[in-house]
Amino acid sequence: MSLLEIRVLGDPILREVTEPVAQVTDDVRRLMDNMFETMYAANGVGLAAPQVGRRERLCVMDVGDGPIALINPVITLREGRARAEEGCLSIPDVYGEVDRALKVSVDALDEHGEPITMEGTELLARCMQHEIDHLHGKLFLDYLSMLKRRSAMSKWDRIKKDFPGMRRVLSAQEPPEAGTDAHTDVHEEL
Ligand code: K1U
Ligand code: ZN
Repeated sequence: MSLLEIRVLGDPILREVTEPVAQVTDDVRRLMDNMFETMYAANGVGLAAPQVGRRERLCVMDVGDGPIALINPVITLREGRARAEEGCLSIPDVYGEVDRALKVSVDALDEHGEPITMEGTELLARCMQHEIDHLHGKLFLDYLSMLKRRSAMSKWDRIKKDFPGMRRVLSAQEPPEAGTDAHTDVHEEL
């Protein structure tokens, strides 16, 4: 398996709509294995193909209950609302509160190409919505108010120089986030 570079905000691929996967081949499974390795190394709970420079409609996640791979996922049901802080492996160190459905049901193919239906609540539901958004070129920043989005962007403008070529290169194990001081929520800058 290999660690992949993560594309960061500014790379146009993060704004493209992905292409449905026509057939779940060994190449697709290899890509997902590499995405899992990359997601774990980055201490993330999800990762979508465009974040590693790929146009296939697929994503991986693990919110603590084991790995989940979703190919061609479609949200078929949304229930309730919840507001919580989000970050993104493609926008390191920028956070903001996002309203999302509390519960979702998703139809997809699994890594064997078999149809599955997956329900998620709370963090899993949030992660599924965040990842499926990536597959449609949407980022959590798009949900912020103009003021909070501007604040997030001004923070990013200071950070982005650390990612030449709009790529985030991981080492085998990134240091885990330290305490709450490790990041600045966009609210604190208002
Ligand atoms: O797609 C990504 O950028 C990964 C992102 C997905 C995400 C899931 C849920 C809420 C926000 C963002 C992350 O993995 S963010 C980092 C993270 O590890 C995390 C987020 C929320 C709770 C616990 C961990
Ligand atoms: Zn993200």
